[in-house]
Amino acid sequence: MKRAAFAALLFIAPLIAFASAPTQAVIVMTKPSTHFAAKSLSAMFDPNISADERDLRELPGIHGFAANLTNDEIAALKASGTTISIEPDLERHAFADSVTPGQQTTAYGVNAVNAPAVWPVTRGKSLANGPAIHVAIIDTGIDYNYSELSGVFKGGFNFVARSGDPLDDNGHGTHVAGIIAAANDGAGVVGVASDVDIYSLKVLDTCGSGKTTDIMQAVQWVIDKKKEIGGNWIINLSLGAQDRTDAEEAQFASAASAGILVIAASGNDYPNSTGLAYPAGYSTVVSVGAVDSTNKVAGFSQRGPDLKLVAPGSSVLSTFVTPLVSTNDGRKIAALRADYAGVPDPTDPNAPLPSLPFSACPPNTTGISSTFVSCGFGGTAADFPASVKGKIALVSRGAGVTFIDKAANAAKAGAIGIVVFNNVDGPLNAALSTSAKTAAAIPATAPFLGITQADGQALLATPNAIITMSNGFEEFDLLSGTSMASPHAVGAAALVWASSPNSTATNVATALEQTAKDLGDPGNDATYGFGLVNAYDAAKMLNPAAFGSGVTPVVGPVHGRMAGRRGH
Ligand SMILES: [Ca+2]
Repeated sequence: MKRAAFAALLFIAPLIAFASAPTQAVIVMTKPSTHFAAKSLSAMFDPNISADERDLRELPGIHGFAANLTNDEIAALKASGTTISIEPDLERHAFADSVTPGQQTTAYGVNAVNAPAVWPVTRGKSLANGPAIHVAIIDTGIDYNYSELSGVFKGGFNFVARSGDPLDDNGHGTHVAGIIAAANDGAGVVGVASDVDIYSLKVLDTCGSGKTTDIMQAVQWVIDKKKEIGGNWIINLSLGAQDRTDAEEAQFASAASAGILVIAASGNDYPNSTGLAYPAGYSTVVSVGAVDSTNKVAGFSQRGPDLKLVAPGSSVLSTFVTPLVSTNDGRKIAALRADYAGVPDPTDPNAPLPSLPFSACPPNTTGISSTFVSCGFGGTAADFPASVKGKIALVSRGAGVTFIDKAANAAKAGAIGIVVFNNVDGPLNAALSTSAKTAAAIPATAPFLGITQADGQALLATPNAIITMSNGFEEFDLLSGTSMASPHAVGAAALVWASSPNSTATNVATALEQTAKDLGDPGNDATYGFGLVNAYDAAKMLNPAAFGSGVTPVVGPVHGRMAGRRGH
């Protein structure tokens, strides 16, 4: 939950259903003798629930129907004497991808955009020594140390820290990068276009938020870099918000004028938001919505008449990186950051913590290294020995002390960081819950990472260990969002452009649109745009000679087992 709740600018799908009406998906079987037709009972249903939300489908084979019904409606149906059964519409998961040691997984999305059919011709290196394909990922950065990405990483810039180091301290940008270009190295996953050059432009902070001006500067960086080194440039934007500005629109128009292909996620706020998010909504940007492994639109995927394409964005397997606590004796301990959150609902303490109504991100947890001092539960000044000044406080969860109080107490005691270990099994997925009304009103907190109880107790047993709080625990993760759809389209565009390197950005975008697999209503529609990206058909359209023989489109099956969105 933590990551989703704070993904204000990241298009990872929230796990919470957004429908406010309390309906549940049910399957209703009716008595054959009643010759039931679903619509005939519609008078029993609440007219305030839209047809979309109702999602009523007749099931003539069982004399029944499926629909989203309220408890009152279910009670009314039962009382009507016309039904045999009313049962929940059980969730059936697609068999999602997973990683097997010693093998390389081609995730469903890579197959769905028909990338493997292009690979015999190119994986992103331009044919006939044409202009090189460069992909700029404007995001939270990239973990360029990750073996799946280190080979394609060519540089970039960090607009958050104003430095030349765009290392990912969130994980989102690394996931996006893996979808585009994870290495074809026989292990882990493989990207849609594993031979393209990747540039990382970090504009989103560790919490996944950033400023429009930084995004605009990143776009300008790409324009300038193209002037400097040439080549065919594609920008991926798995970010955005619901508001537009003239200035940002003009910046993207200047990128288009410079011949750069800009592709952006359509946004995850359907149905709360109508139309596309921005920058996807600008006319010079190719917008991409999300479908699942059955090519059905993802429920969160923003849509509108200007949507151009869809690509896989549900339960997408790719590279991910999380915080890390390492020790000078060689331990690498997976850790979790804590974001700020609102206070719990007093009537429902188990409900997810609400997001803050303003933007605030706790102190960065990377690059902090020292010996540690055990500080009990971190609840009082007495818990913090004077020796913790300038060092990392190691603190147990519990004793009724909130995480933010522990972190604030550590800061007051002069600690440079706080590592909190769980008091039950499992990872510590903490939030720093505050009632502050502005970012400035939040008390100072020491940089905070959470670890498991076992890892905390092991640290306590080695009191002289030097520990380092950083980011770089490498793993593979399933994420959902239009954030994951856009990079599938970008990878496909890279394959198409590499196959036909003298084409223009407009040629590539047009080929992707004209060859997309039509989904939903026939022709271009507001839910699927032109349809599902098809790298092979688009590449063949621009350079049929390159695909003259022996290569046929393949759309592979989906293998593996549902692994859940996050392991914590
Ligand atoms: Ca790989």
